[in-house]
Amino acid sequence: MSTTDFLNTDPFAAARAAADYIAEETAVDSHDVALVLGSGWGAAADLIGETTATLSAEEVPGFHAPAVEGHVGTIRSVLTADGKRALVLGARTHYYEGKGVRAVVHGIRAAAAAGCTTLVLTNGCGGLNDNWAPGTPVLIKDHINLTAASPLEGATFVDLTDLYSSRIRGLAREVDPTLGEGVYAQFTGPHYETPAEVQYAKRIGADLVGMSTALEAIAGRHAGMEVFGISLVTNLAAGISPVPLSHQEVIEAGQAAGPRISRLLADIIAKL
Ligand code: 8IG
Repeated sequence: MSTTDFLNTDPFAAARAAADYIAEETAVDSHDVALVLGSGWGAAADLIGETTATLSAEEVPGFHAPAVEGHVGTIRSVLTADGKRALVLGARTHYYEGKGVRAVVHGIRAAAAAGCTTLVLTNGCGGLNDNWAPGTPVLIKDHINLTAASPLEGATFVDLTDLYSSRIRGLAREVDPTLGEGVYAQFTGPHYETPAEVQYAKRIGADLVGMSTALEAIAGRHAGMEVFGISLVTNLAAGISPVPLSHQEVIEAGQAAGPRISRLLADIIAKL
């Protein structure tokens, strides 16, 4: 049976198998913090500490190679200055890849099975607030899941009040008091929104629009992890800015903001 079949038979057993593989190959019995790197955040792991092992995503049970240019397909074990073990997932599976929600949250469940008690989710997204220029990092305070999907199956009634830890958001603001916060709406993608959809998102309370994070956060909470989310506004959402969106713009905004957000993320992780 292939690992993909295994994922579709028993996602939690697949996560356990991935965690066992990670522990074996990284020679780290238990990790503390999981970090998912989204668009623009690829370099952020380098400042967090010393990389002690690098695995390629496709070798780990149940993982897939990333589908997007600008995303890094590795899983790294990083040792921080104060001795924490971070598991850095550079390879997110997006819902729009059509591999199913189990595949989307497999890395989250694997990280939890590998011992992680904190989950740090990063992404690149569109901003609805024109005070947030491309390159602005924003704390996620809550989300709106517009995918019409859930990573949970059956009668699994998980409370999502304070899903995005107010404790860790407070630590982040100690690092950078200028950080704003907003509500992230997860659309399915892979197309960007129409201007009308962006206005709809705004009216229902969203500040940020993207194609990830919400489903992962739910799986993280379900697995018992403390969840922190931070977005990099890489573009103004459709219709907010007069210019059309381009994936190239997204990559360039990420590259320009890279050093600042890398430092920010490393400083937040040091405070956990
Ligand atoms: I980077 O404007 C990035 N990801 N849905 N909308 C959505 N996802 C995004 C956007 C955006 N920018």
